[in-house]
Amino acid sequence: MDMDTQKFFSLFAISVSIGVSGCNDQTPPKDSDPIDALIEKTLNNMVYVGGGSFMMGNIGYEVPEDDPNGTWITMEDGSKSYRVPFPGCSKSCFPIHKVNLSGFYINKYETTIGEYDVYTEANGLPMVYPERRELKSGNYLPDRPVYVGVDWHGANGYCQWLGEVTGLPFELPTEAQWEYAARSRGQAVRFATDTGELDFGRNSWDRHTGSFYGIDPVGSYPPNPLGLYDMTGNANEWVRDWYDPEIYEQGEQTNPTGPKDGDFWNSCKMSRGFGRQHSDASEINVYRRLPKKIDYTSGPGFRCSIDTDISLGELKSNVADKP
Ligand SMILES: [Ca+2]
Repeated sequence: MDMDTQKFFSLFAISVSIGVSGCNDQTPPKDSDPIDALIEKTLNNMVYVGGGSFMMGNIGYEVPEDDPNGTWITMEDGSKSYRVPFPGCSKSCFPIHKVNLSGFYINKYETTIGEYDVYTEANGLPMVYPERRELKSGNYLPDRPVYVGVDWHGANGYCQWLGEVTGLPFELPTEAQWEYAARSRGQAVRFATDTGELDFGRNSWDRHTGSFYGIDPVGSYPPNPLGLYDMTGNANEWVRDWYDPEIYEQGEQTNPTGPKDGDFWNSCKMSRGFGRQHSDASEINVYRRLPKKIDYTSGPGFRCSIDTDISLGELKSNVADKP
């Protein structure tokens, strides 16, 4: 964190702590407002992702030119590379195409149940699955990612609300932003882990002892090199884009936001990543695209992003100027 960032968050922390009772006050200290606490926590968790160009899609790995499974790929700098795709996504992850992105911020964690509860409480919305809170599995504790019970509208609504209470343009990440961030600015890795490989029990859930459908507290395993947690595993995640399996056919894109509507593909939105039920590494990779009906409530969680290339100093001034 640079000095500018530290100053920003220090000032923000001070601003939300004003109003706590003094030493001589007999009343117990008032808890900080849950919305202010959520804002402070969220801003602290936003990771800046510098803009750039990358080859979106299943870029695979380089092999010798005599490998019969290889294909010549044009890389983002125009050079040629002879490569074999990673297993697990053979259709919608092609063709590989160049994408140019501006910088943005993305939350280092999946949105948790505890955070989502602040949103539903503040907006008079029903708490998600209250009847499951006491289950012994722990899958519905406040530090778990919110996923069951939240459709795309709920995920998008949370990010839009964060935008309203902060004055910052929070949104769901686009599909291209999500993949670029998961691949630590477009690296040709197979998984969004610390090493790019899946090491069950160390940098991901233990498929031998873990619950088949179990879910971990967010941030339980090492982050990817960019500092983002659970971009491989835990919950798969809603992104902003509508689904179109042929969208990659459009070739080079700049800040793509996907199809303009979802009419043709039966109102499906895209989700990315994969959940723990996919415990076979041969079926999964960071390129995988998983469309779901927009009102589907049995799978994807989400995290929010901010489309901006402006400095944290300007972000601070935006927060300070909010009504
Ligand atoms: Ca995830």
